[in-house]
This record gives sequence, C-alpha cells and structure tokens, in this order.
Amino acid sequence: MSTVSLEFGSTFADCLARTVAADARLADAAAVIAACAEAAVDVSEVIGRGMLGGADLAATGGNNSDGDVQKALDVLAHERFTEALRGAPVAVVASEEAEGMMQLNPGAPLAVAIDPLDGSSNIGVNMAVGSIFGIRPVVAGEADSIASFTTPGTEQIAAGFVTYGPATSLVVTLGHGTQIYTLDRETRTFRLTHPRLEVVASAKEYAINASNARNWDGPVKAYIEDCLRGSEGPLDKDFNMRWLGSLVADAQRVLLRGGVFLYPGDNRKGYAQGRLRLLYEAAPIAMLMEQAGAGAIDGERRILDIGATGIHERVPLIFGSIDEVACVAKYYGGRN
Ligand code: FBP
Ligand code: AFP
Repeated sequence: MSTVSLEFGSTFADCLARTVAADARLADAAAVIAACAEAAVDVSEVIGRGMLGGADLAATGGNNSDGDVQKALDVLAHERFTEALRGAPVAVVASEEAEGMMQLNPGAPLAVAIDPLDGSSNIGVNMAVGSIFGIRPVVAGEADSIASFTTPGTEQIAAGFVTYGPATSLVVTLGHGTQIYTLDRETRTFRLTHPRLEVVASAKEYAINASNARNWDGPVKAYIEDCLRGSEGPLDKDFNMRWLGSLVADAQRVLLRGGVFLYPGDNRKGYAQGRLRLLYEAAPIAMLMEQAGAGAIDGERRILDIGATGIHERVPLIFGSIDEVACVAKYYGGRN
C-alpha cells in the first residue's frame, strides 16, 4: 500500500495534493473525489438544518430505478452530486436515483457509480444517512455503453462514502489505504482524523436485519444461530448485535471497531440477491474495507472480483473483520 504520509488535521485538499504528487495517475480521480466532497458539505448543511430548512426532507415524491418511493432528500442529493460531477472529469454516471446512465462530459476519462443518499428510511427521524461512490476508468471507446460498469470492482481507482451522522465524515481510498476526514463545519473543510485505518481481524459484533431471519440463505441462518449460542456454541464467544438501517453508518462502525455486516440473499420476492447494489454500494464498500485490511464477499466470491451485468444489479454482501468474514465463508462451504 501507500508510501504517502498524511498527517492528522491536514485538510482534505492538502492530502489529495500530496497523494497526486506521489502518483500523478490519480489526478483525475482526486478531482472527482474533491467534487464529491464539495457536494457532501452542501448536503450535510441541508440535513443539519432538518425541518428548520423550510422543507420536509422525508416528503415522498416519484419513484427511483427500483420503483422505491423517492424522498425529497434523495432527489436533492442526486441533483447536487450530479451537478458537482458535471464539473469534474466524469464522462458517465450510474446513480441509484436514475434509471439509465447519465452522460456528463463526453471524452472525460472516468465513470462514477453513486448512491447519492443511502439509508432513506432514516430520513426524517434524525438518524445517520450517507452517500457512497465508486470511481472507474471509462473503457476506451465505450463511454456510451455499460462497458465501463461491467468490469470487476478491482478496476475501481477510488471509492468513498460520506456519513451524515453526529459528525459528517468522508471515508476515502485512492488505493493507498483508507482514511477518514471529519467535516469542520465552521470552515466547511474536511480534515484528516484517521490517517490509516486498520480493521481488527477478529471481533464480537455482527450487524444484520434479524426480522428477515426466517427468509435468510441457509449458511447465514446457521452462522447467526451459532452467534446466538455465544460461548456455548462452536464460535466460542459471546456476540453483540448492532443494525443502524444505514449501510454507511454500519460500515463506518465496522471500520473503526471491527465486526461483520451481513445482507444476504433471502426468500422474499426480489431479494434472492439481497438488497444492496453491486456498483454503488457493495463494490465501493469492499474497496474501502480491503484497503483497511478487512474483507468483503457475497458468501462464495470476493465482491471486488464480481462484474455487473446491469447498473442496478444487487449482490449479497458480507464484509468486515477478516477472520469473521472467513468464518462466514466457511458456512458457505469455503475453504478459508
Ligand atoms: P436505500 O437505498 O433505500 O437507502 O436502502 C439501502 C439501505 O438503507 C442500506 O443502507 C441498509 O443497510 C439497508 O437498506 C437496510 O435495509 P432493511 O430495511 O432491509 O434493513
Ligand atoms: P448507555 O447508558 O451506556 O449510553 O447505554 C444506553 C443504550 O445505548 C441505549 O441507548 C440503547 O437502547 C441500549 O443502550 C443498547 O443496549 P444494548 O447494548 O444492550 O443493545
């Protein structure tokens, strides 16, 4: 990984400049992340005002790509991030809030997959939500086709997410480790607060929506049953459980104190591949996890090895502390 040395308290702009000085090939991706950071500051301010901002951010409107009802904040975040990406070297965007790909700057080198507002069910109840993005090269001569998004996640140059929580934080990787920047609201500047994340290899905390237990895939059912048996079962330790209803917030917790997150496939109609999207949820989170020494699989395959066949494709997602992910893989019949 990195030889770039980044210091606590440095501004995000300084850290990007240092990273690009060390590897000039990252200049375009750095410009895209800088644009996302600017949009995130605006979205954070809107969220921070809540109902005092003059609009109900949870008000429902149209439907997104999946037929989900869109909330006002979903639409606002989509528009703000799209506007920011238009000013960056981005040719094409795949957003959760748009059915087809959006062509932005013909000839530009990068493709961006984005969930502008993740954790929609938390809007309106003052709980953490986020934004997630993954940045890939445009496949030469294929800017108009899906080709730039069907390559495996290993092709991502950079990835990140923003958590709009008690503090707003920006979690990023440009392939040189994973860092967290915290928003200084007074100066509207992100500053480095976690220069190099290293997720603990083993932990005793899992995150899963337990209300779906009767519908889960067999291996996940068996794994969680063993977690519940605690130190009296084969896993030989007592677990704690957390579920925030927001992938970014759960992912940030896993990055900072370890554990494992699971959104498996289940028997509900439309959930055979779980709920989360490969391009703009699973693949960026997987890159951030791997860059912090953690793992991400769909049960049998490494998430970053999977290529999408459609921009809104779903994938079962299990990520977190490397030993815990390996343990879940064993329930799927893996050798690890
Ligand atoms: P949205 O795309 O509607 O925001 O949903 C994604 C998500 O909120 C994830 O962030 C979270 O992990 C998951 O849905 C929660 O799903 P469930 O309601 O099934 O527990
Ligand atoms: P604190 O008093 O330590 O803040 O804990 C209270 C609390 O966090 C409460 O807010 C939660 O509902 C509850 O603990 C969660 O408890 P579990 O850890 O048992 O899930």
